[in-house]
Amino acid sequence: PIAKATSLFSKHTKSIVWGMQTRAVQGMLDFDYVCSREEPSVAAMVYPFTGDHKQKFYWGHKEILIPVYKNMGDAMKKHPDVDVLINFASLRSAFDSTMETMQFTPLPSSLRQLLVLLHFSQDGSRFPFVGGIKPGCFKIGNTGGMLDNILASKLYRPGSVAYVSRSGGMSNELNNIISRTTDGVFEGVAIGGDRYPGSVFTDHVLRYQDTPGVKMIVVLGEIGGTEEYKICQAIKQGRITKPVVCWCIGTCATMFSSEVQFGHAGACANQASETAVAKNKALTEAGAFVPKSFDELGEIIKSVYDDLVAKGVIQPAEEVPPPTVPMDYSWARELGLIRKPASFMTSICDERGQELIYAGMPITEVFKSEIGLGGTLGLLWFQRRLPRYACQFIEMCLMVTADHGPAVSGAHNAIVCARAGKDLISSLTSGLLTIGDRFGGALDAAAKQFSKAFDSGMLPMEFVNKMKKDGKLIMGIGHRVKSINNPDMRVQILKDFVKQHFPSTQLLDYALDVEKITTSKKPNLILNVDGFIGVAFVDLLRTCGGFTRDEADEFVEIGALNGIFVLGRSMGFIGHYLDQKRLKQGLYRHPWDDISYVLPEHMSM
Ligand code: Q5B
Repeated sequence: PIAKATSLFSKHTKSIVWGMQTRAVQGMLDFDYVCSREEPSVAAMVYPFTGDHKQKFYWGHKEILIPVYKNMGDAMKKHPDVDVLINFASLRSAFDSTMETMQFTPLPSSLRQLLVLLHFSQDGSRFPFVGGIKPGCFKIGNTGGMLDNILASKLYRPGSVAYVSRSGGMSNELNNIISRTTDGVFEGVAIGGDRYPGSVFTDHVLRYQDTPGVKMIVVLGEIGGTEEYKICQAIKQGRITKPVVCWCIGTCATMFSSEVQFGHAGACANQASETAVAKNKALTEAGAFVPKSFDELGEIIKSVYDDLVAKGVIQPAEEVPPPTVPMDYSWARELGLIRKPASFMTSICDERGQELIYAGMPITEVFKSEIGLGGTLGLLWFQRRLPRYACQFIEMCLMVTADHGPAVSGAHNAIVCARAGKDLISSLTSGLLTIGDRFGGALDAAAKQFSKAFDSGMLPMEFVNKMKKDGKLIMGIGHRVKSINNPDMRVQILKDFVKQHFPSTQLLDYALDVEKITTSKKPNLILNVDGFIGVAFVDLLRTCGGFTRDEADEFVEIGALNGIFVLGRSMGFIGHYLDQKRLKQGLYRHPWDDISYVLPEHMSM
């Protein structure tokens, strides 16, 4: 029975952690290290959802590997020295995983002992946390909090005071109070706030009574249940002789006219004897040290402790500083102790908070203000909330460039790729890779050439002649199939819109004058769809009011505009890929009669 096992943990306790709780395991290893344990207290982890593997952890400054097993049986076979299971299983699987573990020896044979120590849950509302810590020896999972808390409460070495509390959170407060008022905690257990916890106060108080290192006992009881009366009885019977400081929380319940259910499932008085006030009174009468309020708990612990020191029952040990554990980078950064230049900078999107943010605009607002795809693109590409006509123009550009049939370079590539059995992304990218000066990628170059000529005051004719003289093609001019005799309706649609909505179309007008000259030479030398979008976008950036001139020029300089064609035509390439798959088209092989073989004549030496 548990009462006979006075010590649950030692410096040699080894555990298996059930669940992929890497932070808790690292916390345990850091605790072990500051306690100067020779070996980690976690021997292995069990996680049924991955195969057997190893997880990396820190042991002081070094890195170590801890094995993770899929099955408890394998873990038990490989680690026969383990005597504790720390079970992080959810409510759903806690029972099964605990019972599975119970089949193996030498884990504690008493189910109660096992449950006392080891129940944790990720669903705190339905399955209260339970924890425990034995300074210098072992800590269960996250008990005691982070390392700075462990150090502040001197939990790396044993003191003379053992406590038992219901609440895991309040046990942290006890660690704090006891470390400030005495030579520290010898052992602390939180049994949990259930109506039927795995162990009860007296299980631990009696253990503490029988443990030589414990010189005084602190109990933090609470409203609900009658377990505290068993302590009264044990004191009165002389079973407990060590000083017991005790306080039952929940005395404020008397201020309410009806019964109050506090946070713990068991924290409700069903009869007068279960109230905190009644239990505190009984404890006082039994001879326990009971403060007047929780605020005085520290003072009373101190006075009992000082008395034990004065009587020579406690001889405080000399303080030996614990080994230092390097602080985790993320924690040090959170505390503002270190800084490091970021490797990455970003200014368009922040997904870290509760709400996704596009260039300063929460995603809910993006939808509420109905800025559409054009507005979203405006935020992500240009970091501006663009006027409605600009958003519409962007969407029109995406629509007119979405596809231009299977014969164009990019669609052809995507189709050939799809028919070679490749996947969507490969086929899409194979199409995208054809986009360049000649096909679909002339927007930026057109924007640059036309604006440079226009800004320098060159007349359209001078520009055309200069390009001819330099032996350069005018980007955005010319089309394989479209001409003044076969006008490109896409360009016409955009032109009508731009003329109606843009505040100024200076560069477009200039480009149209250039077109008059080039088409007079050859009817297909029209201002093509690339050229049109390129120059109209310059007008938009320069005159919509959202950008300075430098900013407008920068977007052209860094090549934002080809993105419009890339994005738009991706729709078409994906369409062609899906089409080929749907039509079950086999491998494409180009017909020989469509290839002119022009190999050099065989030359004899
Ligand atoms: N000449 C587009 O060439 C094309 C001239 C020029 C001065 C020019 C050609 C070109 C600039 C790049 C450009 C985007 C290769 C096009 C697009 C998307 C698409 C595609 C689709 C879709 C067509 C004949 C004579 C020669 C040349 C002269 C030609 N272009 N002079 N500036 N720009 N343009 N690309 O028909 O004296 O006889 O030697 O490179 O804007 O890609 O639907 O197909 O949605 O998918 O093969 O619309 O114009 O003409 O090279 O035989 O030239 O005109 O110097 O003069 P072509 P070429 P000469 S839109």
